[in-house]
Amino acid sequence: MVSLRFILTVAVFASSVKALCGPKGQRKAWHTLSDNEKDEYIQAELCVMGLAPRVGLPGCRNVFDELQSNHQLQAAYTHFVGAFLPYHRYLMHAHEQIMRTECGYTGFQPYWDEPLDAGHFSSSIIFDPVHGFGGDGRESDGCITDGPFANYTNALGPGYLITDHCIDRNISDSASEFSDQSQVDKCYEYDTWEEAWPCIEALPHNGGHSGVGLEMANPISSPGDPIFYLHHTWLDKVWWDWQAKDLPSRLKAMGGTNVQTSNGTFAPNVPGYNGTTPHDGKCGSLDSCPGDPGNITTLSHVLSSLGVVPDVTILDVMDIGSDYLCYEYV
Ligand SMILES: [Cu+2]
Repeated sequence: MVSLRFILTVAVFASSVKALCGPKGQRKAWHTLSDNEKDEYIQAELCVMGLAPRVGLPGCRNVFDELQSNHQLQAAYTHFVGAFLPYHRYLMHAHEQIMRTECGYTGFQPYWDEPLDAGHFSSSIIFDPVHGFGGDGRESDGCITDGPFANYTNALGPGYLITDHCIDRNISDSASEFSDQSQVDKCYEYDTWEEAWPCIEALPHNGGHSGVGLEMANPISSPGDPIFYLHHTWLDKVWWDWQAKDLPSRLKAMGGTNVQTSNGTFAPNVPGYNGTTPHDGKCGSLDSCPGDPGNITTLSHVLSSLGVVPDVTILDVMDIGSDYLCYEYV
């Protein structure tokens, strides 16, 4: 006779296979990947660009567009707010999981170790035309002309627009100085979340976006350049490295406001947002977001990708080694 204990053991094992974090995903720096690993990542991104859309978000022709769209539609309450880094951690994970489960990618989301290239982005190996993302935009219109994404037609952007256009760049070595380790170190000097997160958003975050330029420099539509995912995964590592300086207390360090406010009035300061531009409305009232009725961002705040992957809470993404995320930076 099969004992009850055996049945319970099997049941617990089955649920642990599904839910518990086993060996952690290894997120590596792009420059440490072999050419084969780089090629596999790029092939997986091209695959995401070919996956049929599943949610019906405006203008989207594939899943890459849908990830860009949910950043576009939620830009006004995922930047310059407490949820900035949690939302982008969730978005990076969604991108990584789609690559792995739907495109057969066997690696994990790599990051761009930007301090290595700060001040000289234009000579970074990340812009390699064969084993990289292609180079700078051309003089006439900024369109990239080489690399695996040169022929990709973006469906969304710039900003809130829905227009067909190329992926464009205007690399600036001077703007890329914000990605220097000295800038990151300034942020590590802050002990509170309310000081550290705005520093990360203002300095290293700015370095990658404005150092690459054009689409990447657009605060609404920047996920239209695939390099976005390597930039924000590096920022995620910056956040994690800050958290890891004081564990476990920084697994609970959250705060800031839910929406961008000015004198208590909903006043998005994302360029291009004028109160009537497309917006999914989730956090559109004065100061509340789903799961978070006050104007202070808490761990119960709901993060949404508008149906591309299931919603989670900020608590679910505070620890990169949690059952939900289950990765580490190496
Ligand atoms: Cu963003």
